[in-house]
Amino acid sequence: MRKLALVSMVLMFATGVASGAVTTSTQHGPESTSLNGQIAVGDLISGQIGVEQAGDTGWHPAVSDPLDKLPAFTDDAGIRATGLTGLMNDFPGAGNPAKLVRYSLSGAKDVASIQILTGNNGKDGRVFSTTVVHYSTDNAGSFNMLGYFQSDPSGTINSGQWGSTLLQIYDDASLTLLAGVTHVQFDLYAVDNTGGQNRDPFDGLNPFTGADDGLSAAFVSPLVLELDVIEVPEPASLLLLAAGLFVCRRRVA
Ligand SMILES: [Ca+2]
Ligand SMILES: [Ca+2]
Ligand SMILES: [Ca+2]
Repeated sequence: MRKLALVSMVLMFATGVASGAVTTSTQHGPESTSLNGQIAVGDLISGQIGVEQAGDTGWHPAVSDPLDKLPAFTDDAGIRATGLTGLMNDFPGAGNPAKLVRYSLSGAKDVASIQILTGNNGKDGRVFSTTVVHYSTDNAGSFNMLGYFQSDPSGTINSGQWGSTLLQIYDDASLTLLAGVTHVQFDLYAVDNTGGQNRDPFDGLNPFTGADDGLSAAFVSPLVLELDVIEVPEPASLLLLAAGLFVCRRRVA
């Protein structure tokens, strides 16, 4: 029965019957490179140079190599030898994103998941991420907010145990997170106050969560190593996957 349940679940995803809630999961790795194997290669924004939006505060002054800037967000690779990859500017001001970057999906695409990889060799608060994701289904005519996503709860301290963080955003009951998406925008915020402690970017009430985390606004920004927008697999691939699972389950049965 279990294998049948598994196959029917995959088929249900394929036909889009289920509808659930936007969900996230966070993984940490001990080194800045530990989660490189999970970077999506050839995803919907691979190789694209994002378009910075009004309010963008540029880059940390330490970043000089152009390949550590916008190209690094979508190069399907992790931290570069410079150790300064994707390092956004500090002090964006309470409540303001450090960077706002928009990508076109070249048509209307069904998105399965979004991934945000952050990390650094210094293994401090810059490993965390806080992002508001917006999307458009009408060729950037209007944008909707998918959500506000903190990689970790406010108050979480990285005292050197983590070098990287992968935040995955998906729907817990469907393979389709968002249907018919033409553009995705990431508003990327500061995460820390130099103490290695994850904080929200607000003084007082956080308008996205409706809560006050009791901590002054973060002003230290993360190194954003990769942004992935992953397409829903074609139904044919899902049927193959279902068939593969069925065979696997038969073998172990
Ligand atoms: Ca990628
Ligand atoms: Ca706060
Ligand atoms: Ca990258």
